Amino acid sequence: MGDKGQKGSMGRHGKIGPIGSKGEKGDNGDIGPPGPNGDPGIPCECSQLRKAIGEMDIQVAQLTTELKFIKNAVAGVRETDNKIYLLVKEEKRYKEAQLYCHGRGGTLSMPKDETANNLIASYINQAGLTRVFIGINDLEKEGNFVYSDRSPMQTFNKWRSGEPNNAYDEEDCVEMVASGGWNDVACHITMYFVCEFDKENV
Ligand code: GN1
Ligand code: CA
Ligand code: CA
Repeated sequence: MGDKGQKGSMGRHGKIGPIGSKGEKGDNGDIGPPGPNGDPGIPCECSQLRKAIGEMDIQVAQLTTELKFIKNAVAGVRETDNKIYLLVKEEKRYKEAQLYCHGRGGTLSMPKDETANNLIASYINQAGLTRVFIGINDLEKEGNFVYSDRSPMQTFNKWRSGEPNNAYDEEDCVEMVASGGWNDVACHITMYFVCEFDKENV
């Protein structure tokens, strides 16, 4: 066996390694220089504006009142805080009158206190009328009066003395006369009538 040979020459470059992982995010840059000044504003005449707004508020309130008056004059209605009353100058029997009111989202008027009763009475008088149908009847059970929405009668009533008398055994509907008093009358007679509407539904 001969002597060990000489060290061989350096081998070739190895293969390129894999791509390294992403580095950390760098720091924020420096703050930029300030922008240019804006355009000058419109000078505020605040006290004058406030005065003008105050005057407009008053005008709006006045217009609202006037509009309400005109609306009621044109429509010919009367109102309380929560109801609107409409006198219908068309002669109808009780049931047709109730259908008319119902078809417009209301009922024949159901006066349940002095205020409502007085309002309807003054409405009739101003129209020069002597009687109108109101929404009270004892059609289902003689002597058992209910309102036109079929709810039972409350304690308030304005029966004229001697009424209801169910005269001729045929009086199941109710009229209001000019004094504001109530009288039971036959349902088949025809007369003008007053409808009422809840303001919530109008
Ligand atoms: C009326 O027709 P007469 O006078 O009997 C009224 C009745 C009242 C009565 C009171 C259609 O009857 O409802 O109870 O007066 N009938 C009509 O006196 O108005
Ligand atoms: Ca009756
Ligand atoms: Ca009667």
